[in-house]
Amino acid sequence: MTGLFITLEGPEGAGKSTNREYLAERLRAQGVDVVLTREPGGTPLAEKIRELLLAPSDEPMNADTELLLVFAARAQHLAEVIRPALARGSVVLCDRFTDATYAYQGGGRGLSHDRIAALEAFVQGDLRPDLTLVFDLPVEVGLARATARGRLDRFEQEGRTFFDAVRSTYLNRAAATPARYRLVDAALSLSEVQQSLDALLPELLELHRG
Ligand code: Z5A
Repeated sequence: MTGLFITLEGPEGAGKSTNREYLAERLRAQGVDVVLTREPGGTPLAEKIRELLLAPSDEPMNADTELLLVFAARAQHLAEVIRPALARGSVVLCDRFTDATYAYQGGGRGLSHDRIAALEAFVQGDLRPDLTLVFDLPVEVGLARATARGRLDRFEQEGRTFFDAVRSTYLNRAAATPARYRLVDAALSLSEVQQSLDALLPELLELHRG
């Protein structure tokens, strides 16, 4: 068995948190050791950085500060959780990773691709996800789901233009490197989304077996 790094991506309300549990259960049922984690966060220190990133604040956060905080959390997460789990041969299922940085700080905030790529190389070296599931849905559907849940975090308070840019960045990245991405139609009912995850399982198990 080889370590396998799978990331779940997509705009707000796409169902990543709901479905990462489902996917983890399905993989564990096949005897796979799964490490379920998320970004920003995944370690106590990185979760503190997450709180800084998500809490609405009277002091606007500078976009470069936001970018550096995201990568600071990632460096800790990689060192403490992701790299050790991959070295043990586990499947790491991570709710968001660097594609989210390209989508939110790049697409949403307008920071340059090159600046993000430089930090990606510095923090990750050659490490990239083996497979990325993009849960895609119309912006208004995702925002309606997030709003129905209650209090909005700092990102969820952004406007429509921001979320349109986030979604199109994900779709452009998936189209540019189709081998690494699988699109999941997240606007379908939960049971239909889970059927499409079931359909991906054989491929995931095959990749894990090397
Ligand atoms: N961020 C960043 O800017 N840069 C980075 O590099 C990284 C992150 C890594 C926190 O992420 C924020 O960090 C994020 C980007 C930024 N922006 N925000 N906000 P997060 O992943 O914790 O936050 P999130 O994307 O907002 O999560 P979310 O809104 O919880 O979305 P989700 O996990 O995809 O959805 P969910 O919680 O599973 O489902 C949402 C609701 O919809 C819930 O009530 C479900 O029961 C319901 N749901 C789910 N699926 C369905 C279907 N199929 N039908 C109907 N209802 C459904």
